[in-house]
Amino acid sequence: MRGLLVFVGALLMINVCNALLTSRINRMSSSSSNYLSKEVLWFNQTLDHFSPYDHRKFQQRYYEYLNEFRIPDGPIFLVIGGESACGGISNDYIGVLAKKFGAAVVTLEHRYYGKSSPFESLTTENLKFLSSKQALFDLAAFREFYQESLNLKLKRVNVENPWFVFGISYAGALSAWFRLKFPHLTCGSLASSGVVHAILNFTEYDRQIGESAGPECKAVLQEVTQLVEQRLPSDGEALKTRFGASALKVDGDFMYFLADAAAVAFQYGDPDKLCTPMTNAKKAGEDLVGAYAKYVNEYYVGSFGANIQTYTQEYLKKTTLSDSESGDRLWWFQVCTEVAFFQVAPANDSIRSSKIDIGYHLDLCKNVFGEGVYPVVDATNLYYGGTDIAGSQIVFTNGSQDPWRHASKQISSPGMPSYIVTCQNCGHGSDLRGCPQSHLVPEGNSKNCSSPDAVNKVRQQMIEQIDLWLSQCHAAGRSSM
Ligand SMILES: *[C@@H]1O[C@H](CO)[C@@H](O)[C@H](O)[C@H]1NC(C)=O
Ligand SMILES: *[C@@H]1O[C@H](CO)[C@@H](O)[C@H](O)[C@H]1NC(C)=O
Ligand SMILES: *[C@@H]1O[C@H](CO)[C@@H](O)[C@H](O)[C@H]1NC(C)=O
Ligand SMILES: *[C@@H]1O[C@H](CO)[C@@H](O)[C@H](O)[C@H]1NC(C)=O
Ligand SMILES: CC(=O)N[C@H]1CO[C@H](CO)[C@@H](O)[C@@H]1O
Repeated sequence: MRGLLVFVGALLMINVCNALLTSRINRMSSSSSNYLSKEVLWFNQTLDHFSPYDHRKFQQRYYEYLNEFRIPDGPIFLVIGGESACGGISNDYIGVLAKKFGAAVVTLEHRYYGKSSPFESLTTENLKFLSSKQALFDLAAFREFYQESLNLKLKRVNVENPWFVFGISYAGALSAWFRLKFPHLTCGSLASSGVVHAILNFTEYDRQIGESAGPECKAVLQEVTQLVEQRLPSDGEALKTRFGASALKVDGDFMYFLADAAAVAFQYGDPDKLCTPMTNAKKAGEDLVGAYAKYVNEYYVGSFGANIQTYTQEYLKKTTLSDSESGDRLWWFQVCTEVAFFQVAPANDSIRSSKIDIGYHLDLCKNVFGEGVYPVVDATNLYYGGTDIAGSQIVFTNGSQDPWRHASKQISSPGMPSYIVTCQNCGHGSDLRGCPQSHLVPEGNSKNCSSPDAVNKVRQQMIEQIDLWLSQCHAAGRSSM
């Protein structure tokens, strides 16, 4: 996602339920050890939770994993689906936590994404029920339904298991907001890299990339941007062809693509893939644009799986429903209406081109969705509280190198501890995903993090909080009504 996912994109990992704010990824996750369950189940969901007159329903996809469940009173972990299709329950660190706590794990696909679209055609008019507010209500309704169906299966009535919600990135924000808005429905929440603060002018994103890169790599990346900007007017076609990006006719889209390509290296815990070849090329006096094109082609497009087409507005305008291709349009709609997170160039010391500004983003919103579509970030922050969220029993975690952490809650407050996972390749969701964060590492193994101890220490703190809050919930009689 050009953004939150670096991109506004949304489909970072198709079939992994969570784009991690970076759509634009084609890759399908294949190995079955990457999933705890892929068996599809369906729930009849209410289309509009806020209308007393509209009683339409749609089918929402979900998954359950009961192998570790301590029958009958183990906890239920609700892993929230984010801005992409959800092909199953990812086998990240949640799998380890399920075993530790004897928990059942359930995952609900986010409305509109994947197979959970209420409409065949994704026109702007049909997207009007796509919002975080509706999504939270979906989770609440689903939570009630699932508890009841579990009770039915176990032949009992009026029993409540202790629930705990989890999410990464946008789904991390939903996880915190779910506890905020429905505190009676969950004992607590983990918001991993949870972007709870909507920001129109998200300059800190680029600034963090500079910080994560370090002075030497940052200077090289800035030089690449300058060289590209100089050559674009006279030599644009040839330049774009070198990056395999001749489809990007609009220069702003091309510059955005180049900026995202660098950002993902830090966001997803693979900084050396970018900085090592770039600083080497600089030392050897080689052509930096050529070195960057090689990185973009081999890493960003090749192994990371970015889809260049997703940077064109024609692509984002497509209203035909497609499991794997609609995610970018859907996430951009959420960006253009609720949360923005426009990853614009800061006024000084920017890595990305200064052409990537607020105007660029607002034009995109207007061109893709029509006149009047505008992100109401102040209203979003008023509704949820932003970093002043008045929640309780929420753990916030962030990765030290992740540019998204500036949209999260980085300072602890009573009932809401915030932990930072600090290491050279700790990025978006590294507490649950290990390192790097982009291709799924089974069980979120932290072995390849530059400091596994740093990750393990935060995990230990997380476990202590979950344990405490689940037992308090239990003691309060919730699970034995
Ligand atoms: C969901 O709705 C459909 C169509 O109305 C119905 O056939 C089906 O039985 C419902 N499923 C559940 C689980 O209620
Ligand atoms: C965006 O933020 C930057 C840095 O905080 C500031 O210099 C700039 O004026 C802001 N732009 C707008 C349009 O608010
Ligand atoms: C850029 O601007 C920020 C905020 O105004 C300032 O703190 C910083 O020193 C400036 N950096 C450079 C390199 O000029
Ligand atoms: C760690 O990196 C090595 C070398 O790249 C790789 O073979 C191994 O599978 C990785 N381990 C994990 C847990 O990701
Ligand atoms: C919990 C924690 O360590 N938070 C830190 C995250 O990063 C910001 C900015 O660097 C610090 O101010 C916080 O203390």
